[in-house]
Amino acid sequence: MQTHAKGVEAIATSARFGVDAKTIAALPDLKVISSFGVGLDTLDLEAAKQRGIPVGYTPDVLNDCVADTAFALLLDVSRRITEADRAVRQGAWKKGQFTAATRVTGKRLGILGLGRIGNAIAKRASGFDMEVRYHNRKPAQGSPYTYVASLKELAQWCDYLVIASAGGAETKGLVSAEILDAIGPKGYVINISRGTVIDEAALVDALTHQRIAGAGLDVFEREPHVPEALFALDNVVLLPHIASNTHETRADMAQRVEDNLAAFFAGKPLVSAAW
Ligand code: 8YV
Repeated sequence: MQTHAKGVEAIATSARFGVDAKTIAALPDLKVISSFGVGLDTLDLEAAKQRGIPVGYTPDVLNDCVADTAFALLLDVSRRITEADRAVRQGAWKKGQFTAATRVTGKRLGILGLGRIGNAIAKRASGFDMEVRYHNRKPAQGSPYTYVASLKELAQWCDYLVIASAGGAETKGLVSAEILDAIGPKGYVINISRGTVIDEAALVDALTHQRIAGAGLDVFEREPHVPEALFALDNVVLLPHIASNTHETRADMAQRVEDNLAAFFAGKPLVSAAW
């Protein structure tokens, strides 16, 4: 990098790779960063801010696909869809009955992180006649959903805890062993935000010993590493961080990365700025 550092004015990156303080410091001519993704946990915003470097990202355009994935996971793990698919492929249909699944309609949905994506998830829940409550650091202004000040209380109340909060230091390990136990043996966890929000070791333990009913996971603590203990469990659905990965949404995200850069070089404010 040292050889080419001078003259680099812009970085296009992604939420997966981010940009750290060391990289920013190594690029003396850097003027703008444009990231593909809504997550900011891998971007050192403070280091960028200190140099006055604007950081673009791609919120909003992925809300629907990420919310769809949350519901796909919720339906899948409850109705045992991929488990049944595996069984059919293995010839089990001819051999006998399948274990009954869990009804989704009319259940209680707890959302951790009622932001743009959380609201899109809540909207989908109304189609399933679900009651929605949420936990944020503060109540969301004007929200029609009931705010629960304690995450533990929300976990005790809900049938599904869907994690839609931001990642990073502030939410690390928020869904602890205690919260998982509050969800209890009939409750499910769905995570489409960041693996770091859950204590992954505690989650593996809770799933292994059926202290929660199941989980639908698109994200993990150390991607692409997925704890091997989960591979043998039928009460968990595992996805490789694909919530935003549709042709349409990825095209919109790529366009926003370009638009943010174009706006900057035209001397205008970024279309969506992280700070
Ligand atoms: C992408 C994401 O998979 O937007 C995010 O923060 O995690 C996902 O949409 C990621 O940006 C690709 O690097």
